[in-house]
Amino acid sequence: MIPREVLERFGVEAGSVTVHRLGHGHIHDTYLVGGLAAPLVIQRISEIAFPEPDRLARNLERVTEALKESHARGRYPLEWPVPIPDDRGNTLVRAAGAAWRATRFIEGTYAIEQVDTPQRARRGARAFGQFCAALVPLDPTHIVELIPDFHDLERRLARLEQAVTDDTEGRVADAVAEIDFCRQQRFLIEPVRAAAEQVPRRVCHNDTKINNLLFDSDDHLPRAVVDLDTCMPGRWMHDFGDIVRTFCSPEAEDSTRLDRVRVRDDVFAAVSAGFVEPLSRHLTADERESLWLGACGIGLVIAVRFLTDHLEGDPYFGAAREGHNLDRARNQLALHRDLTARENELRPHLAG
Ligand code: GN1
Ligand code: MG
Repeated sequence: MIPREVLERFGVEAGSVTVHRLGHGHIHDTYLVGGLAAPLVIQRISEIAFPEPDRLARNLERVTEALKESHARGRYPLEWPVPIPDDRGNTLVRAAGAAWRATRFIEGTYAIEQVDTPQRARRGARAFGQFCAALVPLDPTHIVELIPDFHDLERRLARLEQAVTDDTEGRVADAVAEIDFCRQQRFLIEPVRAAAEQVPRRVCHNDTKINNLLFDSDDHLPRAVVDLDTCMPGRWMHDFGDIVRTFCSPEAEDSTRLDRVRVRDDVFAAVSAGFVEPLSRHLTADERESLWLGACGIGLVIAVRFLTDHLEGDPYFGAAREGHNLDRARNQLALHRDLTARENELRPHLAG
């Protein structure tokens, strides 16, 4: 759980609070600290994913400052996780052999793992679009690209090849079909890269999955975009892609019911309209055109990352069961197959 000295650094007396695990993120250890006047979220930062937590903390200060400014100008209607400094004024705390941070818990909200209705999808995608729009004034050169080439398909496929060559866990034999399928998708590298080169670099969220959005417990409208660690210079096509990936399937990303994994048309139409709406003032023609390839690219990138992690022994995403990352990879490949096979039906929804 959270060591006493960490709690104390954030001014919390260990004996007087409740601590529970929070959320379903794959990367950090996240806890809700209750029994306080204002509950806190305290996280142990994964230094596998973020080897430079100090630079991460500085990025987050800049991003949340930009959100605050947009909010003050009436250009961002949502809330955000406000960083809480420790007793020395730092938003990153080194204690008990790890890196920690605290944010204010956004009360009266909940997260979901799958989208239930097109209406919810449209509102959720709009919230991510509003988030992207709110960061337009932030100069991308002021934010460090902490995970370089985060969504780069070629680099992710190269890492997969390395994992296949090394086969440290002896897991390649059971994943041959998936590895071959990923190799066959190499033809997507060039068009996705070409589309990305045509569009502006912007500060993006880069992890717009449905459970990184909080909804209000009373009116069920989006209240906050959270999990801002991956806010880095990037492309809006990828943010749209991750929305498609995580909103459109009726199944969770680790579901093994592959026959049910598919892109729901009405949800795809809803997220297309919702994401573009708050961005329409900013979107260039090339950017609008790039959204489809963003969706095709990101699902494959995430599938390749899950598959690689499986072959490497699950060091990055972790695994709650045997073969968990292989299940995730299979699921995401099934979704990618469905999306790309149905371009003629789905893509027109992006024409507006
Ligand atoms: C991770 O932290 P979480 O669960 O929101 C990952 C994303 C992946 C996602 C897959 C820093 O996001 O890139 O898309 O899992 N975050 C990082 O579900 O690698
Ligand atoms: Mg998350």
